[in-house]
Amino acid sequence: MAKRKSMGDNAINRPLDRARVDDSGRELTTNQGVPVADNQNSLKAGLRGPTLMEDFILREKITHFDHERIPERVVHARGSAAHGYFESYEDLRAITRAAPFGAKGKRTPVFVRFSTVAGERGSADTVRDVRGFATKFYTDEGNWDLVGNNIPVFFIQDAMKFPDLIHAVKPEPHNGMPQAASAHDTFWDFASLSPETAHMLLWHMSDRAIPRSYRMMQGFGVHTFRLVNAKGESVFCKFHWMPLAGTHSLVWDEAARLAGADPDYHRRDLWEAIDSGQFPEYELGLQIFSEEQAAQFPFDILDPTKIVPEEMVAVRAVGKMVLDRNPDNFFTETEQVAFCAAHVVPGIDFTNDPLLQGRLHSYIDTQITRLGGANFHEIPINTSLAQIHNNQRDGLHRQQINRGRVSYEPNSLAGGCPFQAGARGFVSVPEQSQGREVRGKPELFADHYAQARLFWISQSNTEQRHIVNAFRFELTRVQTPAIRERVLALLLNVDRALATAVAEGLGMSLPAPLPPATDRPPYEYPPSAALSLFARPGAVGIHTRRVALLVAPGVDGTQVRAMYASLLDDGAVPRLVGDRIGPLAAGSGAPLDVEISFEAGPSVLWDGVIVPDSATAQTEWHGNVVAQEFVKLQYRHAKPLLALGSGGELLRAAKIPRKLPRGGIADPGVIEVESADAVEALARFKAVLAQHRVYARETDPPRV
Ligand code: HDD
Repeated sequence: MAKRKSMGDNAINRPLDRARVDDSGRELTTNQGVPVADNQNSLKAGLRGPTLMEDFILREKITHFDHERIPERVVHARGSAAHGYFESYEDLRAITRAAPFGAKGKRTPVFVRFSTVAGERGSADTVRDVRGFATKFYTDEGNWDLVGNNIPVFFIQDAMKFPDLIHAVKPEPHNGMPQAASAHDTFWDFASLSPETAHMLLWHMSDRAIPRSYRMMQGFGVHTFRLVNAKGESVFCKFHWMPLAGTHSLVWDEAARLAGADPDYHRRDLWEAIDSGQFPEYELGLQIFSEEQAAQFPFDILDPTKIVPEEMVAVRAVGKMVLDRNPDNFFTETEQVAFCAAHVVPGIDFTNDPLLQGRLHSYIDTQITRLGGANFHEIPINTSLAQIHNNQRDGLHRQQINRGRVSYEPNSLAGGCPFQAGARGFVSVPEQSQGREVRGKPELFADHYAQARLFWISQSNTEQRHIVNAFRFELTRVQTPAIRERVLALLLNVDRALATAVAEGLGMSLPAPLPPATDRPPYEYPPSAALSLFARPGAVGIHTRRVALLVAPGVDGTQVRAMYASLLDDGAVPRLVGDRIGPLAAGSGAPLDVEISFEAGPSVLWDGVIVPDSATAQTEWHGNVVAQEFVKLQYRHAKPLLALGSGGELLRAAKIPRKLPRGGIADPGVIEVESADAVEALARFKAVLAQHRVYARETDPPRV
């Protein structure tokens, strides 16, 4: 792949330069800057004598090493991040005074961290889980953190339940299992006893929870926020990130295998895409609505288990985010970045969503433990581009050297500085708020099933099948029959066909439905096309798609080179895969260089496969079960296969079906042609690759 390396000229890179270290041409020193003469041997009393206490160089080195680790995030521990910028499409000052939207074309630097939720720091990327999508905007008026997920709703309605939710999904406390998985008793016990989870459970069991790439998933702010203009007028807003590469997912069998083949699958994908100049891009969409509109909705906008269907309020694209620079150092940037749902800037405000209100406390609180004190905002990746002036002082690891004798306000000795910004500063929306102190929820929060059903009926057949299979898998792992039964009872309130299909998969009969939490009949939403993953195919063709060309001695080298070059031209990532890496005698042209072995680059790492023509295909492929396994998995995971000339022998050896299971139609993703038709066939292959998968091929169990 062509290397177009960008340094991403973002404003945040300049302040970070102060912290960047370049060791080239430099002597090794201690942390005190003392040059180190010998970094191999400790100081001893005689060559065979004891090591001396005096060896400050040894002690400093070991001490620092001993303290290298910090606590991992209590949730979202596993993550990957990138720098970039947000560019506003328009001047939105009529709606919000938030700095990033102040002018058409205005750019604001960002740092984005994607994550899984449940797994520990070293867990695999492709597990079934919600993905975090946290964006730090370094605006002219301070940092704004949009700390979202790739799913627009949440499991629970009140922050009070968050520790319970997380305790239930994390590895069980007695044996520390399972890692990074919701498929265990405690999660489903909690979920089925908290029917407010119903909507999110449907999303969580859908392919949204196994994205193909961080570049190919949506992001959502989840809660209803407020946008406020300079006159103090406010509207409600839901934030959406929409990937230009479209929304695409893995299939479950593939995701599970990937966890072994490459636990860093999403991290690597993000890194390599940026490193090769294929910058991930997302549009920012706003759903804007008034208090009057909100009052008419059949749900409460303060309830984070509800979406605002796009049919009710359209999503308006207002800008684009481009991620164009990888971090220099994983720890100092990706690990030390501290997001906080309470970090907003003038022009953005909160609502009384009780989940959001709890979050406003939690994030700063957690950073104090994780990053060792109250000065974590001074860590370079967390510092705002806007200057900081206040009377907060001291604390562990303080960096700022505040001058003068004044650290209080009001003061006269420093001329009253720093002074209050007044209307220029952050002003909360003066929302009327009066009520009796009470622990409880509004009535509409009790409609737990209407939107779960909306999601279900908006899915394609393929997506519904995958959801049923996900429930079957997760509940098969659950050991306590009563919990499985309670989940079925919950699903019955969502959709009878769904509950029946899941029950069948578990060999269970249907229980009585869970009693609903309200007497009000659930609202009946019409299906929403926007809720299907297939609604967003994306517009980037086969950019970054990984294609394996399987090669063995005698392969048609000229053909291989032509295919390889054509894929590269379209921005794909072709690689030569064979039994062993290194030079390979081709049937025509110069020897080829096999780049990856079957062992190191197994089938799940590729979005499509090409088997070129080869003089030795007959003997080579019929005897090679590893290559057969490779194409079988490509087939099973609904990926395109292209065989040229005698390359078709491999498809025959692997017994790859040519027709779709239903309707006797030819599978558009299994392409076998004579070499003379290679150019036309490659074009067809690329078209299928751009559409991601041939799901119509799927059967349960798979045919191959
Ligand atoms: Fe949270 C991290 C997103 C509810 C408490 N959360 C965290 C991160 C993301 C989210 C993306 C990782 C940020 C990073 O990359 O560093 N969290 C969400 C969303 C929620 C949500 C979209 C619901 C709409 N979270 C939530 C609640 C609470 C927390 C209700 C607590 C009351 N979340 C935390 C935390 C974390 C965190 C404990 C762990 C590490 C961190 O904050 O920095 O404070």
